[in-house]
Amino acid sequence: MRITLLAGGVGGARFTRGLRDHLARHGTPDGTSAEITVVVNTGDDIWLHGLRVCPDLDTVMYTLGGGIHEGQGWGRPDESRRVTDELHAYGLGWDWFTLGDLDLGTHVARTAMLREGLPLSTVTERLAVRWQPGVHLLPMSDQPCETHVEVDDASSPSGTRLIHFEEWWVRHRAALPARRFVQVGLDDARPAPGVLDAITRADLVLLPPSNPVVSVGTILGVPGIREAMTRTSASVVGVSPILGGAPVRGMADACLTTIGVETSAEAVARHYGSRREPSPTRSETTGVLDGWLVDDADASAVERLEDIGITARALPLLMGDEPGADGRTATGRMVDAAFG
Ligand code: GDP
Ligand code: FO1
Ligand code: CA
Repeated sequence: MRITLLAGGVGGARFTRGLRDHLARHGTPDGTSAEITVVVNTGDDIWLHGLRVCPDLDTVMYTLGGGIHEGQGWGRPDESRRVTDELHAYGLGWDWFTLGDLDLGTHVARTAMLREGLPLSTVTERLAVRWQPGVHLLPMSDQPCETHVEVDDASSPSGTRLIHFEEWWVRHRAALPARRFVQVGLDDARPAPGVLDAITRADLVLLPPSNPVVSVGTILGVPGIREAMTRTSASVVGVSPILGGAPVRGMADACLTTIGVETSAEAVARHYGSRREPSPTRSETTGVLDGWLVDDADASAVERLEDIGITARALPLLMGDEPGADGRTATGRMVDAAFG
């Protein structure tokens, strides 16, 4: 059974790990082995000290490979900062963005392979040989497309300036009003090899609880990917990252506000749109959802979503690794609900 996910970093990684482990323990509904492909956002990618850093790819790879700092959600455990401290001694680097020594090893390895001329998808496959994530890891695209954020700047003639997404998110904790997100290079990007097939030939496509704007939204913006989502014969089911009107972690609310979407499970589902019913504001069907899982706290949205052609279901959506009395984890129950 082929299952494909479109994922960002922490939420996408934890959900995919829960899915992989649940299927290993309880099997797939049709009894075949699970072939899981994760298409990962690369909009957060950034060049630092001449090295290519891919935060979401690394978060997924480390999480599935048993090398993630669990408390932090990103980076490696037992890190040191000797290289960063040396760079600071030369007046280089930023004090708001930490690159640990072990993590730097990944960026050096990645950059070395990129400089040999290998595409990011091949480089990612090679890095994953070490981590054995048990899933196929695909960057959304081999072409660089970095998310930048337009913020106010009184000293600039235009009154605004663009900063890299990581600067907005990590340095400013998304507190600077974001006028818009600009995905530099997205229009010229192509889906990485295997991405469109993974979507169109899947039995189930999942949108894990990832940031709907700067993770899933960026992936859907790669020319060809949204179209593949609308025409796949697989059902497409999403898990809300918004519970009771707020993100579980991170500042997805700030991203939603920027694109004019309310921070609620229902509004995010409406934003993704139904695959069955065309949006009243668009001529063609561009919606990507058949199903949407909301938290019990948002159960009142279920009926309204059904009215617009999205099969919704309410259940506890907080991910945890501990199995309950039925031997299933919370994520495992979400997976069962997504199978329908
Ligand atoms: P990032 O790249 O690290 O920002 O990670 P993602 O793009 O995958 O987005 C993380 C999203 O996952 C955030 O909006 C959180 O609200 C959401 N999230 C984190 N933990 C949970 C959880 O336990 N349950 C649900 N439903 N969402 C979660
Ligand atoms: N997040 C932080 O909040 N602070 C950091 O210093 C930081 C460093 C970092 C280094 C490598 C990496 O792969 C991820 C890192 N992150 C850091 C997490 C991350 O970049 C963001 O949380 C996401 O990109 C936002 O989705
Ligand atoms: Ca991210």
